[in-house]
Amino acid sequence: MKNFDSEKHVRGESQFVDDLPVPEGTLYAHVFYSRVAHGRIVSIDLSAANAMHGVAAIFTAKDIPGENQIGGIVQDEPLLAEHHVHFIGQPIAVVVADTALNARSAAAQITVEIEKLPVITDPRDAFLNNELLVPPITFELGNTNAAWTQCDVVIEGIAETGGQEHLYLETQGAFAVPAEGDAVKVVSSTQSPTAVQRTIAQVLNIPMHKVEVDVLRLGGGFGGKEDQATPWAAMCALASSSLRRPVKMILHRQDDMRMTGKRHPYSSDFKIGLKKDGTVLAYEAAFYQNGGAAADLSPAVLQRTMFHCTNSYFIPNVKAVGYSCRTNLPPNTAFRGFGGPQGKFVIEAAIFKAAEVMKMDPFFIQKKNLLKNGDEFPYGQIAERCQAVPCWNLLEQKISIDDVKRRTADFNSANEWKKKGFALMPICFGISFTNTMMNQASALVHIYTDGSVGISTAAVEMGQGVNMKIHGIAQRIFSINAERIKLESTNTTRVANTSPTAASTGADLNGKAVQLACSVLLDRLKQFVSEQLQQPDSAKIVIRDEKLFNDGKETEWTWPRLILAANGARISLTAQHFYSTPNIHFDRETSKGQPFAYHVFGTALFQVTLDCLRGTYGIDAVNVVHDAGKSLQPVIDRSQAEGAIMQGIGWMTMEEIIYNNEGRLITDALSTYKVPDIHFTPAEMNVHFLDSSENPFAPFNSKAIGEPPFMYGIGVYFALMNAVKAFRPDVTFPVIAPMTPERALCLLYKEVGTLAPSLQ
Ligand code: MTE
Ligand code: LUZ
Ligand code: MOS
Repeated sequence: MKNFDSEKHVRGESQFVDDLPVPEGTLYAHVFYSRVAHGRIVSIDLSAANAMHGVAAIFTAKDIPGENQIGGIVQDEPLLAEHHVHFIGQPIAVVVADTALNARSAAAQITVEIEKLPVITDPRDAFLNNELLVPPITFELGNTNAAWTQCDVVIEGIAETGGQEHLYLETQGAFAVPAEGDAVKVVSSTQSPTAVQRTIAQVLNIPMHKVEVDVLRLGGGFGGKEDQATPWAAMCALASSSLRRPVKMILHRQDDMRMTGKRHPYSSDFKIGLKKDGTVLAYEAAFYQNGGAAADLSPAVLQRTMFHCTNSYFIPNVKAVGYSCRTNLPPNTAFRGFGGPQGKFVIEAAIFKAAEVMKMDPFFIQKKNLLKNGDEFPYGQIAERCQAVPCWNLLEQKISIDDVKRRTADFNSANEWKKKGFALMPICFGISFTNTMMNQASALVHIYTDGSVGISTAAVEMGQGVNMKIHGIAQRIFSINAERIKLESTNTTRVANTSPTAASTGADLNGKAVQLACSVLLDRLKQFVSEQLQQPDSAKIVIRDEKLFNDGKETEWTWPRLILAANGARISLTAQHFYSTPNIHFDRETSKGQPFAYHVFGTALFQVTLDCLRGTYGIDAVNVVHDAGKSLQPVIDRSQAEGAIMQGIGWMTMEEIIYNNEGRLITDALSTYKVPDIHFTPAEMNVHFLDSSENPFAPFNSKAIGEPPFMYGIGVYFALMNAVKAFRPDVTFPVIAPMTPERALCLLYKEVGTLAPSLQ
């Protein structure tokens, strides 16, 4: 298999927003943003900026003809700040000039007077100040209060995880061109073309049919462009429709890092109760989510934290409460896993701490409590086609955990300054948008008279290979040469009312719609040929490798002849089809229902070596058994798994987002924000696909893969913790991620107890 994008990517020929040839007269926009994290805008002085060379116009809140509003779930976020600013990086004005450099220089001349207000950066501080973005969410199963008395051991603790920068290679950007009348055409680097279209219509006060949004591909999104690609597109559209000129904006990396939200940091309390034999009877958790200054997707992210708060374990008594806390940071947003990783980290921390107290191996407790068919999730769904145990067992068949344990202990007793650690990490991730309404997609398929095929869907290609997967589905149904099929750009005029390409559902939902549309066309064509060949049963007509067979016998007909003849007979060569996931529902009042079409499972084993003099470490091996279904494109699925694991490892180890007390991002460049590089990749990474799953909810029994493997990365944290413990066996440690080398060094030598200030 060869990804049709690979060659263009390698040669630098693939087009991203900044590569599109721009018409003469194109203007360039630059955002002027707040340098204060919380305050009241007293005055804005644009005069010096307006006088700068090349400046065409400067837009502020009062220049917005429609609504100054970009909030999705909650309408609480202005496009441009008007009276107040709530985070450093919040857009206040858009400067438009003849060159990007002139726009930037002019923006530097803008002055604003801001009366400062108190700044909150910590979610628990926000909670104590009653600063919640939405009311708390509760998930409950069984009765924890009654269960504690039946437990032999009850352990309480705190677990914290940090933020994460998306670091898509292509920064945020957009390009708007005025169309006839007051219409506008926008090219945007967005995962959600419809959200961009809807917001622009609202900001410009025009109907959605006057806004066309087109997306060719993204240089990565990872959730960072599910919601937060919209403002830049809206700013370009605003300037373009006002000035009647094309307007482009590409964010500089540092501006992008400062202005956009990231993965939500969480601080959480847990309480876990077990029987002596390791059975978990009860679990309670309180999640304090650092939402940032506006809701963005935080409520949905928090909800997914709750959905995944018991990971792949069955726990009969659960109570989880989630608080989405408003702080003076850029609004945090979707990021691969969408709150799931944060929820899973806490239950893993609880099991780790319980194992410590009970002097058991954490993997013993993990294995003992794995979810099985018929078990109930805290949200009422019953586990079906559950692969938690098969994945774990297959991994154990491949690698004996007892062996690993023995070899690790041997190494540790033989080495004073180097310690090894290992940990297992099972996962269970629900597939479907948890907002049921979003689980829909459609496809538009044209067959042209030369036999070539053009496919439009709602799916956005962002490097995850969704186009390749959809291409494969169409090729499989038509049985024609690969070169005949082309995936078109994602365009709101061709496919309307789309959900974002997110929640790992891109290939599932759009693939199903394409499968249905192609099947309609195929049936239509077979019907036509069967009439031509006087074959009463059109099912006896088969296309194989572009040749037509009638009842098993090859005919004179080929794909090109068929298409030409069908067109001659005035048969429609276009089909549109819609798909919506059947049988899913969720009641937000009771937090019960059947929100997911299915779950994805798997287990990973991490082995690490820690340098106890330096605090540095390396990953010796990652071994995974992942429930991939019948993969549509095994090479793509493997790269998705490996990439996601690496991104998860980065979140747990070296990627550290730091804001100071004034709400200023300290880690706003790649000199201060470290991501894994090739030297940090595990010496060994084996991802084995369990392909025995039946899955009617995705094309050809495949399974979604975009996000789930990210959560394996959590295993590296506990593997490192075990290595630390091998050096200091008698100390207990706070569970705070990421485990940067600095933190590892502190744990190795310092008095521990460095919790967030609010917890001390
Ligand atoms: N892979 C690449 N290369 N680039 C990306 O931006 N995004 C991830 C994942 N894999 C991403 C990626 C996220 S967050 C999601 S939700 C899925 O891809 C979305 O695509 P899918 O639904 O087609 O799997
Ligand atoms: N986006 C969303 C998501 O809007 N709803 C979801 O449930 C979701 N899940 C994962 C990633 N993005
Ligand atoms: Mo992915 S976080 O659903 O874009």
